Amino acid sequence: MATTSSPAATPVGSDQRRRRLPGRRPSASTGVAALVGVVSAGLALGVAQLVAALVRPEAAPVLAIGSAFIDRVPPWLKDTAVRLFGTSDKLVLLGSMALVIALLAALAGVAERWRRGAGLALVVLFGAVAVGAAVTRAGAGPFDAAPSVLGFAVGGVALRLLVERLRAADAAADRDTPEAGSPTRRAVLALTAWVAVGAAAAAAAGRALGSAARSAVAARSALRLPAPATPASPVPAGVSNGVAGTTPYLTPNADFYRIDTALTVPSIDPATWSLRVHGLVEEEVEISFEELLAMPMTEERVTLTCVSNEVGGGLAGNATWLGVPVAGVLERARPQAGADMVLSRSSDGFSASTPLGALTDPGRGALLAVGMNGEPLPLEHGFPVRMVVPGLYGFVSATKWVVDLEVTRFADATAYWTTRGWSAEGPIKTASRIDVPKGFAQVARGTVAVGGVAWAQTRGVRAVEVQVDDGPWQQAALAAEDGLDTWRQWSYAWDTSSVGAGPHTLRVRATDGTGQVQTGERAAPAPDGSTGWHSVSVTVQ
Ligand SMILES: Nc1nc2c(c(=O)[nH]1)N[C@H]1C(S)=C(S)[C@@H](COP(=O)(O)O)O[C@H]1N2
Ligand SMILES: [Mo]
Repeated sequence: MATTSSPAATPVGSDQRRRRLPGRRPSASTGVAALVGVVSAGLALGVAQLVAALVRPEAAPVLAIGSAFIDRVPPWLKDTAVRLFGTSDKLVLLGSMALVIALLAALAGVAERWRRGAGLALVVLFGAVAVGAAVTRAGAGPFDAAPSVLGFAVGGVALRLLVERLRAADAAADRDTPEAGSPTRRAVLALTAWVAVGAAAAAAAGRALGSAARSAVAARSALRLPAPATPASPVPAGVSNGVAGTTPYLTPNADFYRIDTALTVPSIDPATWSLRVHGLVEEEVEISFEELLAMPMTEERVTLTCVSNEVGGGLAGNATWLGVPVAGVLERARPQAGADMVLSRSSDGFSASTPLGALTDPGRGALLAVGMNGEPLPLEHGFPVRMVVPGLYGFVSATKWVVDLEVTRFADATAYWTTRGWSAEGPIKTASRIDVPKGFAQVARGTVAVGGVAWAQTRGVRAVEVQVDDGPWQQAALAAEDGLDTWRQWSYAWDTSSVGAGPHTLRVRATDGTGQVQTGERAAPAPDGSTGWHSVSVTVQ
């Protein structure tokens, strides 16, 4: 840390000025007090991290406050953040938090220097906020308070001691003949530097001990997935449209879009995982991971889509999922008459409301998935178990890190996003996208290959049409259809000789398997998915 070098430059010159102005608080002392505040906060967070590694990683104060913030911000702010920063939104949040924490910590240091106890009062206040955030997290117990309590206690003691020394140093400097043995500011700075080293050491030790993440990673790499009792049919030849630059038919796990409210990816050791099925059921059921793996597995390809996807956006991906049909698990619990919804909950407090019928219909193919494209689920996609329900947006169906299924009624329970203004149900709307050419591309005269994807999960894509400027809609060529629950690629050979050089607009629309043409009416993603035709502007040279 560079913390010792800059403020330490002050003592010699300012000492003389200080003698001429007795009684006035030297500003250099304020700077040191601010630094002491920041370093004490660092110590508090470092100690808290260390304790959290032993108690529960999610109980670390910064994570707890950040997550509490994510769960409580008004939806418009969250939507704006996602729009502005995309999947970096969490990084931006953590960066902003670091800045705010540093400012508040500096304030606490200055306050303590100004009046004994004033800074400590702030420490107690911030500590209380951290404790509140930690103990109200999903799955939290009283021990979740420990990291914040211990961290802030140690940080508060450090703040008090360092500021007292600073006060003594200032008093000594104010006297013309300092008593022997009274501390100098330089000594206070040196001590502060040592506290900073201690803070870094505590944080590093906490990281090293943060074994939950490592045991989940280790368990994942040790996991051998069972072979499916019902394998997916092979991918038909010709699912690709042959247009270079089109999104690949199957999305590699590393490129699969990721949307969730988790500030850190939950790390679940499958040995401790279980799924509880309860609520309006004849029999409560609890299934361990081992039991789940022993059940007959189904493999199927499903295109997942996020309700937040804008027209033409990339929040959709196609994967081969391996899992246990939800229908079989619910059958064991025997839902009661009158139930019409299953609220699935994750270990981190997210929940989704899925129509019971979509889960009990064995033909629908809803899965408790453990595998994604031939591998165990990646941690960030829900390891060890998530739901996948064809035809429903992720926010009402695709619960990652799922641990609980409550059979209930739409009238009696409300899911995470529904309480934030999104709809309770979310069937995926027919959509189509132009991948090639990209917007604002310069294309050479002649025949231009236009290509993209279209999806209408559970209904299938029957036709795709392309429109150039305000011309007639032209049939695009459809690549082979895999299934009704997957997207379908299309292509269109655009003969530019019929149009002049200069800017032109390409537009696309799909017709689903029921014959319904995708609506051109523009709708924003909230509350139940965007609509409208995707268009790109290109320039013919
Ligand atoms: N636990 C949890 N599961 C979740 C979410 C979440 O925030 N938390 N987001 C949902 C949403 S909105 C979508 S679109 C899908 C995205 O899944 P993916 O990240 O694997 O693409 O996960 C769903 N499952
Ligand atoms: Mo989503």
